[in-house]
Amino acid sequence: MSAGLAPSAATLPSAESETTPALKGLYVGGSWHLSDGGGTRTIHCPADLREVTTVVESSATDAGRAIAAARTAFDEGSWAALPEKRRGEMLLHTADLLIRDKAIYARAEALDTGKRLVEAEYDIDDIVSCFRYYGGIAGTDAGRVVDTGNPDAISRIVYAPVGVCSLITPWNYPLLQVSWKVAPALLAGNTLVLKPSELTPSTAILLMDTLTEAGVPAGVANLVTGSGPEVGSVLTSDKRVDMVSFTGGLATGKAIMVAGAATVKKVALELGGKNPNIIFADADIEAAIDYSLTAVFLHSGQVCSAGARLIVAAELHDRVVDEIVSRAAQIRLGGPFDDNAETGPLISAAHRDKVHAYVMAGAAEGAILRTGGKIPTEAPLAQGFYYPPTVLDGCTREMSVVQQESFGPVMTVETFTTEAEAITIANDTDYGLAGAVWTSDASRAQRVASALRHGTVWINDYHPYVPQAEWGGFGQSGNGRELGPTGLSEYREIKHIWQNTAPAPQYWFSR
Ligand code: TXE
Repeated sequence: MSAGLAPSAATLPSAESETTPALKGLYVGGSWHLSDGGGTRTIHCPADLREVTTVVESSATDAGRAIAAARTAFDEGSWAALPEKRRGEMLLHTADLLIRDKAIYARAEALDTGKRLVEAEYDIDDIVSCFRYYGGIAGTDAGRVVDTGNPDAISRIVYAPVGVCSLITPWNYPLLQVSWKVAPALLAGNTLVLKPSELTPSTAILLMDTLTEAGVPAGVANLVTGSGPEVGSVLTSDKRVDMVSFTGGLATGKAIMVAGAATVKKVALELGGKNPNIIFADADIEAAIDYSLTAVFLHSGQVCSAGARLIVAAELHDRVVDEIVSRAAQIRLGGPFDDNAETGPLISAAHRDKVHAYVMAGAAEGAILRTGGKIPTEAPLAQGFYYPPTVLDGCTREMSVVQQESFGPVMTVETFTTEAEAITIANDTDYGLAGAVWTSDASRAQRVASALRHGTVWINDYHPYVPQAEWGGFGQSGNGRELGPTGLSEYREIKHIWQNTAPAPQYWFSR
């Protein structure tokens, strides 16, 4: 890329420009830098609070410099001018490198999040699939030719990259969320500044070196670590940024929309959900019970599509809920490298306290605590941020614990008697990300799936997704879609080019 992107003491005063600092986190213009403010942050594993690493804590000034590098790389033009196929090859190369380095990535992800190593390994496989999907569709859609009905006019719809993209991601699936944004953003020819969660930056740091090794030029992909209020707010308000793609909490998403409004940025948001899991009386009960546990307790509920609202036919209530309660109570908690563990800790003490407060609020509102609901006080779980699988029975739609996302291992139970009532309950949410319906009646399955106001609906299943299929939510779960062809469209401007091949005077106005 342009020589102007090479960092220098003039453009990056406190940078160690020619060498890679051992301390990473700020990747600007193709090299690692220390923060302008000299900040650092130590990352701890939430399973046992062991020290994982220390990274650069970027400042608002650093964020501005990363935006400048992305802006220069975009405006210089050669990245967007590459054939899309060439950018796709770099994504495919990235996928190969991720496979090569899978053990390193998985371990880093497991330590930052506290999740089981095996789950981190599954995540890396999914990340590879995402890069392969977008690498694979490169060059398959060049727009379209419009039939104008005029043989002297050529009318084409073509795509252009949006420009400089700020990509802001959360801590639950750190690199997976990154891949859903970085792969399509790069394929479309954008440049970017990535800001991972300040709690889980390690794999995003690794990714910068991987992208560089895969051939992504300096300045195209930049990284800033650091907090939302300090760094994120610059990334969402700076005039030089054209688009913000954010995954995270509802309140932050609303603030980002406001921040982007002043310069009319394109804003794509995935803000979580409060997702219904409906079991009809004619369902395969054993399968429904089993999947209901995974739906809500996978990764200790820190999943935006977690099936946190069990909505079960009244006649099945006792059988289904008794078994769920009994099995939930036996789920084994433990750290990333504990072979007996079935799920891990929550991400932080603050998050665990928030989850517990939701549970207490539910109980105060009349929900019946059937299992869980107590922060572990004995070693070894007391050393981490663990919270037990929790079931709140006898819930109603009005309760805060039913309406608000706890993002923890908390299932609420509601009952219904008719299909219409099940649909009404499931749609009674400000969110609309995902949901499931369990039934052996194929026409009911389709009817209910069509009626649900949620972005993904599973029938007799929970949680699977593929990168070919769009992901995103109705209502306050956000706007825009990730994955699939639409996930690429989000990073494209659509342009109409009209050419008159035989220009001649029109004499619309008299001579
Ligand atoms: O998320 P935040 P938090 C939900 C879940 C959770 C709640 C809060 O309900 O309990 O959000 O979690 C960056 N400008 N989800 O507080 O703050 C921040 O640094 C720009 C759902 O951890 O939204 C991080 O990189 N950026 C979810 C990212 O936003 C800002 C996944 C997410 O953090 C910012 C995680 C600002 N002003 C939580 N403030 C999902 N949809 O999957 C923070 N950030």
